[in-house]
Amino acid sequence: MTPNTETNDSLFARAQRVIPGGVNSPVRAFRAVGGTPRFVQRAQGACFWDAEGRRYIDYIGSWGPMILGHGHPAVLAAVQAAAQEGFSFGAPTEREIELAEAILELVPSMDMVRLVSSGTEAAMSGIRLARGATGRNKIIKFEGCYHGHADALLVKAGSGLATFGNPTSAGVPPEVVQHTIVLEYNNIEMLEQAFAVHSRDLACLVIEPIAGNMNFVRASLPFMQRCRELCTQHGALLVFDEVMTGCRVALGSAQSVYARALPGFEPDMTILGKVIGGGMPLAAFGARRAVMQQLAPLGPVYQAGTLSGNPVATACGLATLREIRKPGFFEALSARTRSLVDGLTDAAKAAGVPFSADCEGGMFGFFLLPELPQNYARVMQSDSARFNRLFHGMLERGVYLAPALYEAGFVSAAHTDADIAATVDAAREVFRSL
Ligand code: HOZ
Repeated sequence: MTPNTETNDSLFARAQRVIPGGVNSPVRAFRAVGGTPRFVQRAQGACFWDAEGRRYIDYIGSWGPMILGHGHPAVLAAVQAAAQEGFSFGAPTEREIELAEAILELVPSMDMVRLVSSGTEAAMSGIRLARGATGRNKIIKFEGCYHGHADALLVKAGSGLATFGNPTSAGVPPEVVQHTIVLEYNNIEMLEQAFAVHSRDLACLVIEPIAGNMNFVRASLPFMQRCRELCTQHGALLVFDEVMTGCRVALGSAQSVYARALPGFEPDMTILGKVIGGGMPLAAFGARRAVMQQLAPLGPVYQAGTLSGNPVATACGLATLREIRKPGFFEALSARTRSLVDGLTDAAKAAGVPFSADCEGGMFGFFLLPELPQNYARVMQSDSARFNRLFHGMLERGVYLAPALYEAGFVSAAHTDADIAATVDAAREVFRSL
């Protein structure tokens, strides 16, 4: 390890001189919670160490990809071997086929998949394909769901169903979001009205089935069933954004969780990222063959990328998928995550702090609210000042939670019982002081 004379504060000051806000992705700047971001020097297993040598139990795991923990030996070996053979070719490799085959086996609602480099790229390209394949323009999305930062997806709800959403970012002209309709998550009545109004203009409905960008909010079964029925009835594609949930909440992703309760259920298109790349820049979108054949070079919908299917990233993704397919992997991961959530719930209860929490597979969320919220407006009623005290109290005790109350948490296979117990002990102390 390189000796470091810098502190988190000095690195943050230096970073802010050359990188906007000192970070390359806004939530890392700790703006929501205040204080100085921790600059990571190295990570191993369930932990990382900051520039000052302090160790943290890591519950963001690079925001999801690190399902095996950091530095898993089989993944490291695969990445090292691939790097020896070459970093990038801009020409096809056998490993891309192997990864596509592995993904399709795990998520059989897709017949074909295209590999790209980020979740944003996958969602943007998937929506273009949905529009191209249906010959329609309008898309439905839900408030609180995030599908990357493509212009047409940076939208907040407009004033009514017949009106259009407003851009949530400067630099997005209103015309660019004129075809994006934003509805309330889990609101069946609003959904039915939107389909009645826009019907044959709708190319797709895009949804995070478990919304990890409002911490952890599940689409209810009746709501999901209605999404499926209405898409089928009106000829729109049901697009599952499983960048966060893909191979993370279950081996078969969130769609397999819904299919358990709704037999035969499947989306028309799936967007994947994070776990399938094991921590390398890799994402994918896929659908049934007839839809995917609309994509260039077979069809008229254009999409391309110099680093798409990158040989080192595909090696990392393949090695990761190989590990998570081992018998018992998800049972153990789910049990570990459940024990964390139960421990945190007990700790909050003992301290009399309003608290609700949920988890699936290796993904969890909690709210300083007495019951689990069903939509974004309710999530935003969480006590943010209290959350910030909780976040910093845990950080001081060596537990790194997501630095914003609307972000999900992630447990890896490397988290031990001792890590969970230490986290719950820290939470007991912090909850008492909230
Ligand atoms: N998109 C992530 C939040 N949901 C943040 C990614 C990052 O900062 O690494």
